[in-house]
Amino acid sequence: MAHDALSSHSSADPFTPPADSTLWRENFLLGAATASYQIEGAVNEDGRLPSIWDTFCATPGKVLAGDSGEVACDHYHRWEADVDMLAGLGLEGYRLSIAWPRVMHLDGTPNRKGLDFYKRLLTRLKEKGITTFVTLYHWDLPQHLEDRGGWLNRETAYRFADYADLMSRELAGNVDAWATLNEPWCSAYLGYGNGHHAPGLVNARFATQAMHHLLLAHGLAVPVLSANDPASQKGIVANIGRGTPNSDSADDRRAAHLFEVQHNAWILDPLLKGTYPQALFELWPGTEPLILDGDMQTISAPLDFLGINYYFRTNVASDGAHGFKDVPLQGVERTQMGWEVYPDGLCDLLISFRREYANLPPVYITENGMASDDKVIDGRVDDTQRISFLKRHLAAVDEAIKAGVDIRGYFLWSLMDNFEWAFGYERRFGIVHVDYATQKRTIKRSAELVSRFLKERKERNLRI
Ligand code: IFM
Repeated sequence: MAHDALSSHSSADPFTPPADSTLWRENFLLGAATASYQIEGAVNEDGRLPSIWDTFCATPGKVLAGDSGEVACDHYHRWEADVDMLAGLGLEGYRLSIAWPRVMHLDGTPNRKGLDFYKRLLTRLKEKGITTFVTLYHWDLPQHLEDRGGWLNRETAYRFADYADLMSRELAGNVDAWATLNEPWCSAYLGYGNGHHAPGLVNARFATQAMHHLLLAHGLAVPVLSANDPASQKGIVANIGRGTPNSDSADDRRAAHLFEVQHNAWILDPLLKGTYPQALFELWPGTEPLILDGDMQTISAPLDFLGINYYFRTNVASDGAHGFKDVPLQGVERTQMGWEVYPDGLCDLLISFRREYANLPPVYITENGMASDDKVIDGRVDDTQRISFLKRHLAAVDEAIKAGVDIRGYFLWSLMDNFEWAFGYERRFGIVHVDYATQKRTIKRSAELVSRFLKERKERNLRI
């Protein structure tokens, strides 16, 4: 089914799912997500160490307008009000990340002040009855580890397991689900392959080796999390990309296949099959990472859940050599990021993963959302495109569930506007608007409608 603007706008309500949608089920978790460096600020407080993103932001030309996470949404100081806002909206889940440089000193001993921040935050979330998904690594690697090679150094994977050990011993009981990594594709490829993200290195061989160490870090952490916090769920979050061929030619179809190998199978095959896809090394010849005995078993240990982040599709053609090139489609709907709005991609990929991976664990959509140039006018933000975007993507999730994919929840990206990495503060992904000069939060229309749906769902399910 096409989840395009026309077909999904037959109903007058701009957001509420139709009565037969599986999203009315009370056990389908609906929440919002954020990440430490994007919202916390307070980068020099309570002994927090520098991260690779502090360094990257301080490097001229790396981040739009020279922005940084130094203040961000000042969530480190405003967390109580932010939790009240989240709970007030009736959101049932909150996905946050921990800043590794905040919770461990240089010598690996715990930084109590940083740990206390997360303890207070998670305790309050629990008191409010909010399900907590905690990501251990959402890209803010301590700079001192990068100085020793970062994810190119196998040692970083062992340091990550130590960090996972500390966090799960300290926070056990207050975390419903642990995700080891957020989007290893971005850490490996954007960080070490094309240099768009910290630490800004540009080398395909680095990207594959960094990916291997990231996945190894994940694999080493999972049993540690299980031992320290057996009641919680353990998983990982992958961003996935839909690649469609520009024409029906065999070359373009192969290009689209390679695009999806590079975006999806590069991560999902090692996790779920215990091997890297060989086609990756046809795309990037000679980039096979150094793999030690036992690594692939460590990486492919069973998961309780797989987090999926989805945003857009890419139309691709053969580049005439081994690979693919983007061929942007004209006349399609796009967001402030320039990303094409393509809900079918989410449904198609979820169904294809179910087919491809016999052991696909239960899935949470851990991020989905869009950026728009939202303005507060007379105290209101009418983010019409986002409302329609969310409705159509939730319809795609419903369709995948009906096709048999075990999807347990959906987190909007993001709870509030925040630091959008190399794009700084210009791109606004929140369902809550943030005025960075005053730190005033304004609930956008999208948040009001999500909230209204959640309240209606709760009442309806109570009546049943
Ligand atoms: O803001 C990011 C987030 O940190 C990771 N996933 C994609 C989002 C939008 O680009």
